[in-house]
Amino acid sequence: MKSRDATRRSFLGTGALAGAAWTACSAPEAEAPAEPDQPSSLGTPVSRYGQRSPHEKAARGVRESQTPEAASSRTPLDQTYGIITPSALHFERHHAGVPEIDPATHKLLVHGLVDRPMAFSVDDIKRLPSVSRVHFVECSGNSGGEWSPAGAPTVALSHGLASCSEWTGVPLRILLEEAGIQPEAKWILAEGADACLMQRSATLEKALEEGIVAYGQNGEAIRPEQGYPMRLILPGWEGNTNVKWLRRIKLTAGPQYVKDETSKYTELMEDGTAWIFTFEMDAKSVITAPSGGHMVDGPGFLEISGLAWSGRGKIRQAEVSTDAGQTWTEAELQTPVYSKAFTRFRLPWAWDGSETVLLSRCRDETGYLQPGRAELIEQRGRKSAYHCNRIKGWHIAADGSVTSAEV
Ligand SMILES: Nc1nc2c(c(=O)[nH]1)N[C@H]1C(S)=C(S)[C@@H](COP(=O)(O)O)O[C@H]1N2
Ligand SMILES: [Mo]
Repeated sequence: MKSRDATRRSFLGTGALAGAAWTACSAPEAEAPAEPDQPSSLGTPVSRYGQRSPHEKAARGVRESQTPEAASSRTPLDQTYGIITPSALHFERHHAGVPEIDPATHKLLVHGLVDRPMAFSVDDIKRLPSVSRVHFVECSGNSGGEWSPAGAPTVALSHGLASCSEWTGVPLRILLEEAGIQPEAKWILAEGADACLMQRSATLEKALEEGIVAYGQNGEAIRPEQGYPMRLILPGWEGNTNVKWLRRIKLTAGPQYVKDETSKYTELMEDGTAWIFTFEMDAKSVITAPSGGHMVDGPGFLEISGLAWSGRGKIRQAEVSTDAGQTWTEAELQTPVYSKAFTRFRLPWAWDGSETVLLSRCRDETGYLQPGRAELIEQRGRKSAYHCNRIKGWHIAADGSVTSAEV
């Protein structure tokens, strides 16, 4: 590289990365850098609602041929930093498009096995005690392409049906207790206000312990694509149960076996039986930088960074292999580590310029270790498209190009 970048060079001699990290070949002799110029004109004035820099192009992955009934878009995980997905880049999955809902007339009905059926307006809900929690939402079909040995070519395609936000809302427990839970109630049915009337059954236990009726996302009102004016958050449970545009919660004695949980989101086993209500998302991790489609710009220091998450609690450990799985090194976890949330891991690395495969795997606080593809198939067969959490590898060629590593 013939850069006059003296920043790199100074790392060599004095910085924390000296020796191990920057290689001599990436730091040629350089003249002292020039001082920055004085800006010659005033900038633009203040604005009422911010926009990102016109130089920034990160965008959700969208197939142009999609209809509203079958639409999904993917988060470009390799173009986000830290653990929060910007709301504008949160993945989308809609079974009937994004409905336009007027918050002034929208109501959430709580009924069924309750003492007093109640209809809450958005304003009613906003008066109640609130919580803010950082949680991922992940479609159980995320990483479906990873059942194959080849896997998807980019991290948006392999893992981009998952995003992480700070959700603000009222604990569902408060609404249910206001209505008065009858002793026979053991499950809930949640329903959305979109044209497909998305419905899912969930246990009352989960609803009471962790359910949130969220109206806030990353500090502002939840986006229409995420369920404006309110959605159900069942932390760590498959995306589909996080019903958007929430308009009804019915307390029931048992699960309802509605279309959205029988025709989809059940898993066929090798023996022909089906698993249903496989709610929890298993621990999963993926390296986002470098990842498929990237070009590593020559040997030398390179931070490896990625995301790990588990529907069963906190991530306890993330490990990275830079030699196709022969050896593993513990990566540093960004703190605080939140439960059922994206956890950023980072590992400093010096690429020597030779072909290799990068892998990551994680362990959650239950002790569960993310499996390889063969192990996952042993546990769950090959007939289901859902809940694929196998280890993902990225191949780096000698020219620096990064592609999905076949397993
Ligand atoms: N009402 C309603 N809720 C819904 C859906 C829907 O189509 N309608 N899609 C579900 C599915 S399959 C997923 S994966 C998540 C996606 O949430 P997001 O679009 O906010 O990422 O919402 C779920 N909630
Ligand atoms: Mo989904």
